[in-house]
Parts: sequence; structure tokens; C-alpha cells
Amino acid sequence: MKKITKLTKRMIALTGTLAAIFFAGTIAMADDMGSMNGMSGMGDMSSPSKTMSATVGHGKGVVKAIDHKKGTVTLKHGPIKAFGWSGMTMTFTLRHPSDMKTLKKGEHVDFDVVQDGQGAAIITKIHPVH
Ligand SMILES: [Cu+2]
Repeated sequence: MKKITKLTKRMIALTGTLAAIFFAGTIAMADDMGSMNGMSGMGDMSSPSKTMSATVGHGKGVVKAIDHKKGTVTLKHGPIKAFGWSGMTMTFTLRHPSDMKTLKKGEHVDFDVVQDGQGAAIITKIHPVH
């Protein structure tokens, strides 16, 4: 599940696009996207909803590790209220792998995170705080 396949990347990109469309309120979610809507992972998102969850969590943390090959960053983060998550150390996928360039181990960061519905937490924005 940790392995990011080409398909997963495409689905993540598509999820972002659909979320944007959802916010714009221009069209309804396509029925054939139903299989991507189930939320899983750390949150208590019990009932899979027909609409895409576009909830964005905001967190603060410290960079523990950076994996340039996988495009992931491991953070010791504080609570993320939007998802009901308490503080922990975990690994996130970066939506924009170029964000890794600005990160250093031990650095304090602010970040925005979304869930992809397949158990992965995707950081959409991250920047150092001083
Ligand atoms: Cu966590």
C-alpha cells in the first residue's frame, strides 16, 4: 500500500481536480468515481459518502526524515483538528515533490494535508516556520 504506483499518482491528481470542480459547484460527481470515495486511515470517517471529502487539515510539526525516492516526508506532528488526529510521528506523501527541496531534517514546519481515500495522507502545502 505504501508503494505509489503511476495509477495512484494519476488518481491523486484526479482527486484534486474533482475537488476543485466540487468546490466550483459546476458539475456533480461522476458515478464511476464511487470506488474512490471511501475514506480510510487514521480518522473515524465511518460512512463512505457519495461526495468527495475535500477536508483540509492544518498541522505543525518537525521534519524527522525525507525520502527523496518515494517523495515522502516523515513528520512528528501536533493534533490535526479537522481529522480528529492527535499528535504522532507519521509519513506523508507530498503532492508537490519539489517541496522537498525546501525541507531539512529537524526543521519546524506548517502544513496542509488531505486524505486520498486509500489510507494515504497527502501534504498539499508545507513550509518552514522560524
Ligand atoms: Cu498522524
